[in-house]
Amino acid sequence: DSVLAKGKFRGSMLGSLIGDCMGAPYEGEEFSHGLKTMVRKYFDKLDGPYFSAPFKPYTDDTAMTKSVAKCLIEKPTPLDVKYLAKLFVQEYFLEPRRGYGAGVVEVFKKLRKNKFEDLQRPAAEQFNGSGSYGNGGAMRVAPIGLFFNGNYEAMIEAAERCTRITHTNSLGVNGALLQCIAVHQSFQLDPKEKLDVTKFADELIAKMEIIEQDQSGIVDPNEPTPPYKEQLLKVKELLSCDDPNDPIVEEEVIGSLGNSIAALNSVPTAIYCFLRAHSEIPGIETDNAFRRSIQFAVNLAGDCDTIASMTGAISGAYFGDSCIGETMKKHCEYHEEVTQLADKLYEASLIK
Ligand code: 8NA
Ligand code: MG
Ligand code: MG
Repeated sequence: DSVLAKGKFRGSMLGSLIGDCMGAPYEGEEFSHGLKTMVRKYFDKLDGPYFSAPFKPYTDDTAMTKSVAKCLIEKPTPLDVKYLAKLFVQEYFLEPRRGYGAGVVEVFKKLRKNKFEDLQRPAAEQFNGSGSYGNGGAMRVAPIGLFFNGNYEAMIEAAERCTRITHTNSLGVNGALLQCIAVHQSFQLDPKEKLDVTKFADELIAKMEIIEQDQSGIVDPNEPTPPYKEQLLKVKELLSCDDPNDPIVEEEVIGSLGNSIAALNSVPTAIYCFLRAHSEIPGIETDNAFRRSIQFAVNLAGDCDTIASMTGAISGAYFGDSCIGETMKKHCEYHEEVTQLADKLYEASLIK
């Protein structure tokens, strides 16, 4: 049991790194069949024997995930958000060119200027007071979903506080909560048993219903479906109407769920990539469902480093690190450090 759990911590942390590193070269591009072919050739090669090449650098997704893991290891309960904010800012000023969102940099500068005395204001002031709805909260949340196994309420609270350092828009916050819950659900499942993808989605819907209701107050039957529930219903719809003779392809996923920097149009997409990869996908020739999930996410282009990173975090939490190809892993910058971080996070989770 502890071997399985430890492997899942590694799988999720490495999955998050691999998705980031594999997707980063295509971030901001538009989907094309040429891009898909290029991705396929590279992933096919990575499935073979080790070959040396310059590593793929990680980006903001991993930089921030690292800080979240470090904070959980050192100052876990209740999550020391002031310390975490300092780690984010330190990391940013040490290596500013890791592809951070244009808005979030403003928050880092303001936090440094106010000497971390006011943690709320800088994020709340973003975008004329509406707060960021970017996926920056979701892309770094996986360590929280792993760490708080067995304490759902504490997990949700920590995920929300971690997100609010930079993202206060309810779409940014709830996207992070959804990603955290998806990692948590994956972690709890046995990879040897066949995954019921519909049930996985239904459980997410039930949990998001409570979260989205809390904010809107009393439910009125005439109210529109809340945004994340609506996206998750589309995930289910896409999964259920996938016909082997006329399969759902990248364009349909992009058109329906999205591939942008908005949490609403990337977190449900990552969940779909994980669930869809449990069966074969045309154009991706592998028996390895972990690889399939990452490759499909990278194919989507757009904010594909972040989508693949979130997909990898969910997939890895389900399958564990034994499913990760050695060559693919070794081509990612910082993979050894991430493995060590995952082990420390696992140890810390036992004594929290
Ligand atoms: P963020 O908080 O700066 O948000 C990212 C972007 O989303 C902002 O720069 C805005 O353009 C837009 N945005 C967010 N909230 C609002 C709002 N309320 N009103 C109007 N526009 C808004 O950064 P983040 O930490 O959420 O990062 C999200 C993504 O952007 C990540 O993928 C990260 O890597 C980054 N990024 C994306 C690309 C890309 O081309 N896809 C390139 C570089 C960086
Ligand atoms: Mg990135
Ligand atoms: Mg990105």
